Parts: sequence; C-alpha cells; structure tokens
Amino acid sequence: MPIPAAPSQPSADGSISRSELALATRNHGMPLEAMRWDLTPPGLHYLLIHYDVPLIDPGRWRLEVGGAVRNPLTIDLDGLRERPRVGVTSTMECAGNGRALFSPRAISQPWLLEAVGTAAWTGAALSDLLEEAGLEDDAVELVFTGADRGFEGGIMQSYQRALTRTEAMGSDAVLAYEMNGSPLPPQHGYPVRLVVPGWYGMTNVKWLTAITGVTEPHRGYQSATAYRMRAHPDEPGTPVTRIVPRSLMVPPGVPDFFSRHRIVGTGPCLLEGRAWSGWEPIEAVEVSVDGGDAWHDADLDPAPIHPHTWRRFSFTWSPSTGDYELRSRCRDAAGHTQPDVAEWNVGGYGNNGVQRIMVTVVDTER
Ligand SMILES: Nc1nc2c(c(=O)[nH]1)N[C@H]1C(S)=C(S)[C@@H](COP(=O)(O)O)O[C@H]1N2
Ligand SMILES: [Mo]
Repeated sequence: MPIPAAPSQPSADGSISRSELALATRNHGMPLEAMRWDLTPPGLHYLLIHYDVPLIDPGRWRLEVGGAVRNPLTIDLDGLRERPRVGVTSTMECAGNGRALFSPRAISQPWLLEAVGTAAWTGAALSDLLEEAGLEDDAVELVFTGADRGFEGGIMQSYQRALTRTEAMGSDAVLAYEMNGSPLPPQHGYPVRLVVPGWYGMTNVKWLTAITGVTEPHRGYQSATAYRMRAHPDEPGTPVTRIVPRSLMVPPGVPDFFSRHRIVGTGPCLLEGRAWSGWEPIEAVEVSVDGGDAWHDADLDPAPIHPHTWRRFSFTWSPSTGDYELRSRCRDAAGHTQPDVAEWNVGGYGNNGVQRIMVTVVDTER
C-alpha cells in the first residue's frame, strides 16, 4: 500500500481539514489564561509531537555521544544524574505558532497563538558533556536524535535537529531529565530532552538518544527541508533559528463559549500578559485599546533571571460600554519589534504579528 505523502487539503472555503484537525487534537496549545503563572502548570504547556510518543524503559535508555569526537561516551540515566545539576527556565514556542492566521495557511499543525509555555528544566549542561567527549577540530555541527520515528515529506526518519558547534558550546543548553521539579512526562521527552533557551521548539529534541558530531552541515529533513523561511516553495530559504519577539495578553473578562468573544464589565480592568524574545531581553511593551494609532506603555514586572524567559506586563484599562479591539506589541534590547502583520512564508513560521482581542464592554451597574 502506498504511503500517503500529502494530508487532506483544506476545503475551498479554507476551513480546517480532517488531517489538520487530527493534528490539532493530538498537539494541544496552552490556554492563554495560563500566562497568569510564571511557570506553566503541568499539563497546560503546549505540545508538539511529529510522530508518536515513544515508550522508553529508563533502565535500558542510553545516550550515545559519538561521531567526530575524541572520546565517544555511552551514558545511562544514573550517569547523567550524577553529573553537576544545572537548571534553566525557558520559554519555549513552536516555530509554527500563528500559522493558521496566515492566509493562505500552510497545511500542518494549525496553531492560532497558543503554542508556547514556560518551564523550569533541570539536567546536565550540554557544554560540559561535549567538553568531555572532546569535539574533533573539524566537527562543525552536533546532530541530536530522538527515539521517535515516522514518515514525513516522503522520507522515513528519526526526529533529528542540528546545532552548530558554536551554538552548542556557547549556549546554556541543558540535557533535561526534570521539568518543574519532576521527571519529564512522556509527552515532553521522558527520560531526557535537549533544551536550548531562546530557540524555537523544534531544536529542543525530545526522547534524546544520540548526539553526533558531524563534519558537514546536517542535511536531515528537519534541518534542510522543514523549518526554513521561504517566500516561494522552490527556494532553499534560510533556517528558522531563534524566537522572534512576541507579546500576548490574557484575554480579559469572560468568554462567550463558542466564539471566544470577550465580555468585560465597566470599571477598571487589568490587562496582563507576557512578552518574550529568543534574541535579547524584552525592553518595552505597548498596549492599544481602540484599534487605532494610540499606543500606551504597559508596566513591566522586573526582568526574569533568564534573558529569554517571558516577562509579565500589565496595563489598567478603564473602558466605558462599547466594542473594542485590544492589541499589544513588544520590543527587545536588540531593537527587534513585533510587526502589525508578519511577512507570509511557505511553512507558516515565525508569525509574530500582533494579537487582536475583540471585547464587548457591558454596564455592570444595570
Ligand atoms: N524527538 C522529538 N523532539 C521534538 C519534537 C518531535 O516531534 N520529536 N517536536 C519538536 C517541536 S516542533 C516542538 S515545538 C517542541 C515541543 O515541545 P513540547 O511538546 O515539550 O512543548 O518539541 C520539539 N522536539
Ligand atoms: Mo514546533
């Protein structure tokens, strides 16, 4: 039986296809109200799993560090836990977050805005381990392989992503075995995953089984074909790397069940949200409440310890009755800003165009 290479296409009216719905029910987002917590509570962190969640026996799990290294290593879970413990709080976002808001949208996981979460990860430092393995001089990249396998883009593959030698050695990347103080749950990569703060989710390889030094840039599907910014399907494009800045508000008031339209009472209303960037710390967030050109500075909570962890912002809004469109936008220390509308690309990556929340303010005195 031939393997179907393409998912069912969207219907002519652009509605979500059955294949997209199947992906969306497997890979859930973080409800935006969960941004009220500094660390995303367990089970509310978004999920993205290309193939199936593998079942891994922790007693038989091994990490093989090999390829262009002087001292190949085989490490078991106890061995990894005996290494110095390091922790990092990381805001992780899927590169496809916002994909379904592009028009036309790429046919893949149809994220709106909720493919993000923040967790405290604990494990062993990647740079220490690579130091011990001794990278050969001609090792240009490290390839990280997960235990999960599947068929994608016409190719049977293990999930793999690469990092350049400089990124791998110079970053605060962690081989994490704990998430928020507990062993990783199966869906987040048990027993061990890579966490690379500041990078889009795809680089944070789950169910990690091998780290391989390579002397040529990785040509695997997830590095060379997927996760590239392309204006046109035929061009090679540029790699998707770090997270571009984004701010999101917790939708205020209460929702209408089906449309998610918001209903807010008159009187002071605290608008709050989070902003993050994988490049530099967040420096400013602005809020607009009237759909026009007037932007107001939001108050920023103290900067988080890690430069790429989301930063809380708030703004007190005192509306009278009526219909409103709320927006927020942010800037990081490198001067990267959030565009009103992001540039379209074939894969639907990095859509950090501003969020719009439609609100009806009703008189609560009546
Ligand atoms: N082995 C493996 N690692 C993976 C994936 C995967 O499918 N397999 N998905 C990647 C993608 S695209 C994202 S966005 C993040 C999601 O991590 P989370 O599910 O823990 O939020 O994991 C990344 N690591
Ligand atoms: Mo992703």
